[in-house]
Parts: sequence; structure tokens; C-alpha cells
Amino acid sequence: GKRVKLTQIRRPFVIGSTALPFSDSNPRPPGTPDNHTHSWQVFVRGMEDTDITYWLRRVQFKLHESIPNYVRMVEGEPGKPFVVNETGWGEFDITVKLYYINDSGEKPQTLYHYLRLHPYGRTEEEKQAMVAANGEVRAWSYEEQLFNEPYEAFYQILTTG
Ligand code: SLL
Repeated sequence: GKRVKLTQIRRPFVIGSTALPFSDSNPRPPGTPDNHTHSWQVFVRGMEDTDITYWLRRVQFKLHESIPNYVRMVEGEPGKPFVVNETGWGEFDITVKLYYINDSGEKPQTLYHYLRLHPYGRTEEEKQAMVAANGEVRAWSYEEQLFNEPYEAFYQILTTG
């Protein structure tokens, strides 16, 4: 196939995590180790949950090595976010590898997301800005995927998908 010259296609997406301490309203799942303090999830999804599986095929999340099966491959399901749910006690860097659809001819790309369980910031205001009404600590980052001179077949998919 040929590449579409002098053309760049951008697609927004969100990579992030949410964490919630265990409490009466967020009980520990059965079998959770005693030292775990939070439930959390890490995700890759479209803006306002729009579908991104027409360009993103699967996502590999590499969690902390202390976690059973710490390498998690999540296959895309149309209209659904790529998500891993876990429990734990500590914060760490998650390696997030994006695999594009086969027609794209694009190599996988690696990103990093720092899992936050506790609000952080220089000021109380900055900390509070990370906490949602339900007490969830949110670390979300708005990203833009750039496809530079995509192959013609992929260009068609991106612009009609
Ligand atoms: C820290 N450098 O010391 C970090 C490591 C690792 C956290 C944090 C899960 C463990 C499990 C877990 O929370 N690991 O599933 O048993 O803060």
C-alpha cells in the first residue's frame, strides 16, 4: 500500500486511573489481601467514551511485578474502554503499550501512566482537584494519537470510522 503524503490524522483519547479506598460503600472483594487499601482501575478510552477500537486493537498494561499476572493484555471490544481492575496498597508506574489495527501498518507505541491512590499536588486546591465527588482519586491525562502519512487503507478507516 501507499502512504497518504503530507497528511496527519489526530485522534484524541484518555489514559488514566481511578482509585477508591476500601470503606463501607467500597467493601473489599472476597480474598483481598489484608494489606490492600484501595480498589483501582487503569484505562484507555475515547473522549466521552467514544469508540476507539476502529484504530486501536489491543492494549497491554504492565503493572507492578508484585501483582499476580502483572502483564495484562486487553483486546478491544467495540464501544468499550480498555480497562484493568485491581486492588492494592501502593502507587507505581504502569507501562501502557498500544497496538493498532492490522490494516494500520503502525508499530506499537509505549506510554506510561503513574497510578495514584492518594491525591497529590503542591496545594490543598490541587489535591482536591484530583478527588471526585464519590471520593475517587482521578489521574486522567488527555492524549492525542498522531498518525503521520497513514497508509491509504488505514486513512480510509480513520476518516470513515
Ligand atoms: C511502593 N514502589 O513501594 C512502590 C511499589 C507496589 C504496590 C508499590 C499490589 C501488591 C499485591 C501493590 O499494591 N503493589 O497485589 O500483592 O510504593
